[in-house]
Amino acid sequence: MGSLKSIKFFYIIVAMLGLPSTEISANVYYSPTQMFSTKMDQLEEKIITRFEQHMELFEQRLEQKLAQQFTAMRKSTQTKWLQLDDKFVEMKKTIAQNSGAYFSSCRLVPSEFSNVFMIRPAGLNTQPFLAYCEQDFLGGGWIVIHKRFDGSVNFTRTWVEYKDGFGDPDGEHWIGLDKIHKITRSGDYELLVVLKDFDGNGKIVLYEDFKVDNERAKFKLRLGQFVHGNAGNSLDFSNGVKFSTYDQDNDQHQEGSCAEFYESGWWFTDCMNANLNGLYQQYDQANKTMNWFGFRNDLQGLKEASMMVREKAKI
Ligand SMILES: [Ca+2]
Repeated sequence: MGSLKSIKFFYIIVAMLGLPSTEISANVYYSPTQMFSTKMDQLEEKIITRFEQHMELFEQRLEQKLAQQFTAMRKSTQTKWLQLDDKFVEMKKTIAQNSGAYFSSCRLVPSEFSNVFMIRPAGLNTQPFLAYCEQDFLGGGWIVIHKRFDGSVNFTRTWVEYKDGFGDPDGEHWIGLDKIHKITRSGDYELLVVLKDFDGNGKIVLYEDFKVDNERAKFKLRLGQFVHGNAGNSLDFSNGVKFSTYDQDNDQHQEGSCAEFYESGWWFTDCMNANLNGLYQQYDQANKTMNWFGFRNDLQGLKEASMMVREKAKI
């Protein structure tokens, strides 16, 4: 009876485990306990293998996720640092401009780097204003009164705009005739003109004296001697001449307005040998370009131009 029972139990276990019948008919004896433990071992091995596979996959996914998060974190940290750096530069600039440190000219600015500073030329009724101090040419200390290099600022402007100034001292701009007058009446100033054509050739012109009268005198230009430079003495043609804009013709051209024709504001006679406020383009049939005749004896448009003034050293 006992053996019958155990055979029955054996079949029940076999049915449970789903062993193939061939194993049973094989001529090898397995005790039910052996069979069971073998199956358990296989099952355990399977579970462990599957578990290990799962763990491996999980680890891979975790690593991927962490790498992604790390990259994102690094990026955001980098961005934060860059933003902080920008803020720091801005703060330094603001402090330099608003610490009550006004300078009567760029010559007195205690920085060897070109930057925007608060300038208040000596004299009555002069409010401080922002100006770009150029420190890279001929010993530095220059107040930039005019600058163009990419055509981003429109120079076809009214009398009032030329009087008050336009653009940004940090970029393309015209500082304004009122300010030019106040700067140049506060001392003896020299003028440096820096030019570059579309081929990358650079030339300069230096004048020993530069003054602009007040608005009553229509911002008349008083130019001294041409000192040196390789772009020719083309501004001399405008010496002693009033300023004109398209809405105020003070030129010496009887039949019309040079400023209107050249779409510019300048010290026009009848009409000019140089016009640094002309249209920003290399070629124009009517020579409406930003030009300087002596650069290469034509009125082809230039790529870059700037006019800067410096208080002369007192001897
Ligand atoms: Ca006229």
